[in-house]
Amino acid sequence: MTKPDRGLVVRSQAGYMTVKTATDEVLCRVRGRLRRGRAEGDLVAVGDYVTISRNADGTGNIDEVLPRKSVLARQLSGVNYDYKQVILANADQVILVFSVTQPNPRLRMLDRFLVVAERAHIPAVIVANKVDLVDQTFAESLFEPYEKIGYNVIYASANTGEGVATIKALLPGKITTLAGPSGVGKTSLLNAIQPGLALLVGGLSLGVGAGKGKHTTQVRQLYELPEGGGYVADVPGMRTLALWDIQGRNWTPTSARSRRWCRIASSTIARTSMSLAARF
Ligand SMILES: Nc1nc2c(ncn2[C@@H]2O[C@H](COP(=O)(O)OP(=O)(O)OP(=O)(O)O)[C@@H](O)[C@H]2O)c(=O)[nH]1
Ligand SMILES: [Mg+2]
Repeated sequence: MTKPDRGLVVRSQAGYMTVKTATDEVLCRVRGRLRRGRAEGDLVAVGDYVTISRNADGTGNIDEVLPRKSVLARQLSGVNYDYKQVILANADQVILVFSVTQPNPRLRMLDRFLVVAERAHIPAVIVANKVDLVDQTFAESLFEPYEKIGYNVIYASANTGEGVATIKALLPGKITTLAGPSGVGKTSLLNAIQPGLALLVGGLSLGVGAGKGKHTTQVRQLYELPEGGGYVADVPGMRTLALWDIQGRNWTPTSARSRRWCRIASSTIARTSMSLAARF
């Protein structure tokens, strides 16, 4: 073994982690002593910065996980276990994609995503896609409440290219994860941002609930953007995180914005959802 090295976990599959170092990618196992506390949750996850030691055969071992800046996790509870599944470590931002129409925006799902992000202290950006299909004033009336409480809302169209450069400008040097319901244009936007990217980030093609209840081996992965650096995360648990994570749990808002959000959300968003429901 040679001296320890640092790297970023860019892929996790069936107990193996691919760690990207300054010079290469190393397939790693997790050291036994790091696995000991496993009942409490995943000790190493995609997005973690780690130290590794290298074996003579080119593989490596993860020795240490460096302190996390943020964690997206969900609690899995069963008869005999209570397990914190880390979906993504160190995400710098979450981009929540909804469409202004076709399908109509599911604002309650957006609200849930926002609460999950707030609770994890991860900045959220909202993308209102398919603005080519409606009046600008209509699009703005849908998402204005979110702008009012301080969220960055990007009005976009994968078809016309509106807003695409603005989304792209958010990505360099960051770990970004996308989420949003099926059919809103996540794949189309990724392709508009960078041709071929959507093909790589395959899991995003699954709609909400598509993987519900399945216990298949999940690959979680970060894709490095060739232009400008940064990573887009393909983490299958994102949608179920919003659907299940906050059910039946208490959440005490900590930041000034999230306190404001809770105050305003119950009135403003409820009104918006009601007026939307009346419209369609
Ligand atoms: N008019 C219009 N149509 C769009 C736009 N973006 C995507 N679409 C269309 O919307 C449909 C769904 O787009 P996708 O990119 O597959 O949506 P998705 O979010 O990846 O959906 P899932 O993979 O099911 O989660 C396709 O028919 C796209 O051509 C847009 O900005 N304007
Ligand atoms: Mg898709």
